[in-house]
Amino acid sequence: MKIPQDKLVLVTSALPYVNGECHIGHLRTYVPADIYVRMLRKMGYKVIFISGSDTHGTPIVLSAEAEGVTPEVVVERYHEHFKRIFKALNVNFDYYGRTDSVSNHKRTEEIVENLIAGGYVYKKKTKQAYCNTCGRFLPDRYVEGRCPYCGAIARGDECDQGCGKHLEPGEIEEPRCKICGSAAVFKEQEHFFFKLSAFAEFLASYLDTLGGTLNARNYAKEWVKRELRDWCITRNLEWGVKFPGRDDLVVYVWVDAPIGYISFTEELLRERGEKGDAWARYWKDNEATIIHFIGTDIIYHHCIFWPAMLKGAGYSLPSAVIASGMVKINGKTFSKSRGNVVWAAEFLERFHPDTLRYYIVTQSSHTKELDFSWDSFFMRVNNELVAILGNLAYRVLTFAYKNFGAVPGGEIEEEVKAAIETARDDVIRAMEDYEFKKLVDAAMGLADFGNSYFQREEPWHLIKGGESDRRRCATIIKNALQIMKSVCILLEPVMPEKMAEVWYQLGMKTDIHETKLEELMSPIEEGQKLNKPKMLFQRLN
Ligand code: B3M
Ligand code: ZN
Repeated sequence: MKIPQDKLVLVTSALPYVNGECHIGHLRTYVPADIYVRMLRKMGYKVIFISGSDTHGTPIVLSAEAEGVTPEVVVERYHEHFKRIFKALNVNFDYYGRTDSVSNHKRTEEIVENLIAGGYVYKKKTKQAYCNTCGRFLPDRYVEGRCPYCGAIARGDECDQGCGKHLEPGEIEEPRCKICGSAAVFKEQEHFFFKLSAFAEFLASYLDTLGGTLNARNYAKEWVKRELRDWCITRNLEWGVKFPGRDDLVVYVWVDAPIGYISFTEELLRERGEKGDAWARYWKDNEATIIHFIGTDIIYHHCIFWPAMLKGAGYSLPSAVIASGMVKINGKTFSKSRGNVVWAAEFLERFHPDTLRYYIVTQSSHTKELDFSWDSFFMRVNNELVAILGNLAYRVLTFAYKNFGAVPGGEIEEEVKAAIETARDDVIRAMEDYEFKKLVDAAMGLADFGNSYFQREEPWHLIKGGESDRRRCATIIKNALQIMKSVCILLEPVMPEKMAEVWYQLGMKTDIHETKLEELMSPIEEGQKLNKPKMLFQRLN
């Protein structure tokens, strides 16, 4: 998707449940989103980038109950944890909120009231899982059983280990209470429903125009073609946003969680001192391109529930949904309970954050499954970051520093200009296709070109020659430094810290993070003092 240059851009990253530590599975969505935002800014777009903690729902309440603490305690701990990890990884949200904020409560109430006023919400008696032993209703993750669609073991509201479908209360078969393990029964109770079925036609045409990755759009379209069932939007829980007028019910977490995208926009703009209704430019007046980064397991929620809710409540619609494939570890499904997991904090204790950012986008294309293994991580670092990128930077900069000390004079050669332009065009195309691996390939291709150029021209012979040889040597070094500068700009979104190091070694005075793609073609300044080169990456054994 090409984003209109004059529009504001809002990029969001799915909100993690803050009921446990951040693992590499989470990062599959946040890192590419951050890369995307950094590159959009380099392309000249005005972007805001938001996310936040999903603090409600049974994932939180269950964890709190297991620990014997209140949900607030769990939320507080992991909210801070996630913020720390994002900072360490240089995932730079403009705003990282939490869904239990006052403004999110208010915005959720307002939207639900709008839906009620629009006639999209009704009351109905429905079957809910109930545990006779515990004497309580069992919403969502409080109940486990079999998926009625594929037969896999499933949670109350999703078939998380099988077909991935969203399950409505009452749908799960052979329900068991997650707390005491006894068989649950179904009891009738009155709940509130959102008339999702009324949006079938709207969704069918909306999805035709939705940008983003095809996996998201196609999956959602399949659902709309079949029957869209109304959606139970209340739960018997204490923790959450109260359903308007009902003290005994909260809204389903999938109502207030995406509304967080709106409230965080409000909170950010308020923090920036903008007018009270500035957020409406993004969410009411269609002035912005709204782009959601999510994982494939929550396509249904973002491409069906969410646009229907927005439409029904009179809000602007997202322009694109970009869904990353799931992460496996050594070919096996990710599982905390089986210990098949890679924790972000442990990773970051051992390795540089940029190597992880690089790995996440290069190991597989964004929509495909990513199979993590230490072998493949080591291989990418050694064969690509050390052998291609680090090698180019170190060779070129050491030679230049030793023999010239500053950027020498000379013209940028046509073949070098052409190589830079090709890399730039490929990067922009990759952005439009959400192909972050291709984006890196294009930049690394330029580094490859740089290595062969340097090798072919043999400046180490020329430097020992006569006047004209030495002039030729200067031109080659100037060109090699220009390539280095360009690689740096193109890879900054992927490896912000490492590229800032190269930028410094090149003697650049500007801020690499603020540098636009336009800078690619302007020649590196003659006479600019170089700084002492340092190896960029260490080989991993
Ligand atoms: N909290 C996390 C998940 O299901 C969920 C995302 C909310 S995004 C609005 O992966
Ligand atoms: Zn299933």
